[in-house]
Amino acid sequence: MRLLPGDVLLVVDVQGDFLPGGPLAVPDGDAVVAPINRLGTLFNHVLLTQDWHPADHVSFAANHPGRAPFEQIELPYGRQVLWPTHCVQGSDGAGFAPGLDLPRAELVVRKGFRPGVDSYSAFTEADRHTPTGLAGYLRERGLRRLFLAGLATDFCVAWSAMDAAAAGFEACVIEDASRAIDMQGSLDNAWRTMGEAGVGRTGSHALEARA
Ligand code: VGL
Ligand code: ZN
Repeated sequence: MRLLPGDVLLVVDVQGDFLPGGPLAVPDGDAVVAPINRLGTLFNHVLLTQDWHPADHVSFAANHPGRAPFEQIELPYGRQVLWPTHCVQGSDGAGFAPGLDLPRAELVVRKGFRPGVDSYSAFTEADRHTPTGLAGYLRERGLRRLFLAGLATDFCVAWSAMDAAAAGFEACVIEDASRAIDMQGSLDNAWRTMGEAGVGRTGSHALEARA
């Protein structure tokens, strides 16, 4: 796949709390930093998302007495996985991963900052209608094709890619520059639903070879 001048690298949630040793560690999550740094030099447009929750966020198990992390509850907008407390606004763990080096980054989209709504997707919050503004940014700037990388493949990367496709953008996930949480078949499920939605799948070496 040959990269075009208007292609976007969307780097999803590469933050301390998702790295090994963090409260919501994605296995091998730190392995995404090196390929993402390399990819960041190939794209004219680099955008990042940052999971950014208030301490009283509805997705934290700690805010639901008697509930444990990874249980699911029903909320007005649907089912919600309860997570360990992570990416609290302004905390060290909400910062980008040590070593992430993306000097071309032109936008950071923060998401999940409404106390009562989670947001896996870079485009639309978990209530499925509150927009983050990213689609407007891309459209206004004439950017149409997105390559996604980061954490986690089966949650924030997948939801972002699905919403990108639904909003009429081309979306392709860079597999080796992403890592998954993979709970209860969530990774297989994510690849299947992304495939059905027309989301592509590539590798960083294929992009580097054709850049
Ligand atoms: C994520 C769970 C909760 C992610 C964020 O970045 O995939 N997963 N918050
Ligand atoms: Zn989160």
